[in-house]
Amino acid sequence: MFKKILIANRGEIALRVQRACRELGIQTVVVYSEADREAKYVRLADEAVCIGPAPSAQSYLHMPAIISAAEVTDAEAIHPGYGFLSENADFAERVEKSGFAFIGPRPDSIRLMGDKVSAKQAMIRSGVPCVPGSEGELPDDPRELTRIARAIGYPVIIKAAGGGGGRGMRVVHTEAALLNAVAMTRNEAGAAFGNPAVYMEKFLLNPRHIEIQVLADTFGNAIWLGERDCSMQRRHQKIIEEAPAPGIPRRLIERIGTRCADACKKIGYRGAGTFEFLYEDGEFYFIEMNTRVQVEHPVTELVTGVDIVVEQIRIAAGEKLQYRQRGIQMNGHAIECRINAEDPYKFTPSPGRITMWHPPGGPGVRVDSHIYTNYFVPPNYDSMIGKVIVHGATREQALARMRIALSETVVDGILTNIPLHRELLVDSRFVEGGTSIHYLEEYLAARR
Ligand code: MV4
Repeated sequence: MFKKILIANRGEIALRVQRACRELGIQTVVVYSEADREAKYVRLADEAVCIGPAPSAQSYLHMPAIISAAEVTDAEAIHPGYGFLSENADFAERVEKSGFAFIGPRPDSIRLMGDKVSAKQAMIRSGVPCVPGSEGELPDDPRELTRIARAIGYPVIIKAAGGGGGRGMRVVHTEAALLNAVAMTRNEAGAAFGNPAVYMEKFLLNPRHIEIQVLADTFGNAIWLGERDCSMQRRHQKIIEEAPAPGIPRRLIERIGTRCADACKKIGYRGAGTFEFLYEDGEFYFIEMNTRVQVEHPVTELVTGVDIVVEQIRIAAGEKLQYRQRGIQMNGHAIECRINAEDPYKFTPSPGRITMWHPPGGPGVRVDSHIYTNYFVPPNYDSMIGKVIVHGATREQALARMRIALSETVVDGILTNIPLHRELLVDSRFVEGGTSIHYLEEYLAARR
């Protein structure tokens, strides 16, 4: 096992990774920007290295500074967390070329999945069902484009190969709009991602966002850890996630989960990963794979009992998976509410000093947060300041525990989205379960 790991991230995930390291007896090095000097995880770490000023481009995204910090502290491995450099194949490669272990997939797997066209082709070859669409990248010939769209049937969606997570997409409802939409998406993709390649899919009107968590070791073993329903989102920012997904037949999920684990074996995947699917009318359609630990990993941890971050570290250290598929069971129900420093109605960021913090507690309540009373939420980064995650024997019990937990939670001095969560937790459609990816935006439009 590693003796020392460098954590190349900030906020709650920097603390989460540190806790996993402690449990494994590993020393921790954190890197921090000038805006994070006062952060709790900086104080708690064995060593801390300032890597630059507040803007991420000069700190958390600055590869030479991070690799130098690992060199001067004699760290053996680098955990990238989520966001920042976590899905940057060039970073993973530089980490490995500099002699450190990258706690994540091999650089070529990150690259394969980072290009959404090659990811989809790999999934088709591996037997994972995908949204019907173009075979690979779209050609330039207008007649060919028209033919492809007709074969798929309108509405279609044009997506950038270099996009993902909702960036670089355009829905097309009619043939009249097709060629212009392809040209526009290509141009934007070229400018935004340095890759003008685009592909086409059937546009699903009212799907749910269901994802499958996987873990794979370097000995050819791969398992799936159930699903998460992440449909409750606004502008591609998830706000509530849960496991299991309400109302989806187990046999369907088991079939898709097995396909995901098999795909990991086929592509030689290493570490933790997430297969994202759209689910509509009883069918799953793969859209993207995330090659990092995700914000919402705790809901899976609560229902399976597997510590995903500990497993990531063990796998990177060359250990075999501690679990077999037969040993993975989903117990009860877990729900996560992301707490954001933002106006709960206008969604404008609300950084500043937290004058009072009372976290919730009690049976089945977990809080993953780096904040404390008197902590200053910097304006430079993502607005998420923590997560409240609850577990219950049933979805009803988990919902009740979340309502109680949020009623106890106090964050003073800044605005948070807790009032929005409290509304949603008593909303009849959400309580019923199974709302689509459009539900939150429709709910907010109706509320205004
Ligand atoms: C789609 C889709 C409908 N049909 N693809 C948005 C994020 C990116 N991961 C893929 N996205 C979508 N792809 C087809 N063929 C609808 C979305 C989508 C969405 C997906 C997941 C979660 C939230 C979403 C919100 C709007 C659109």
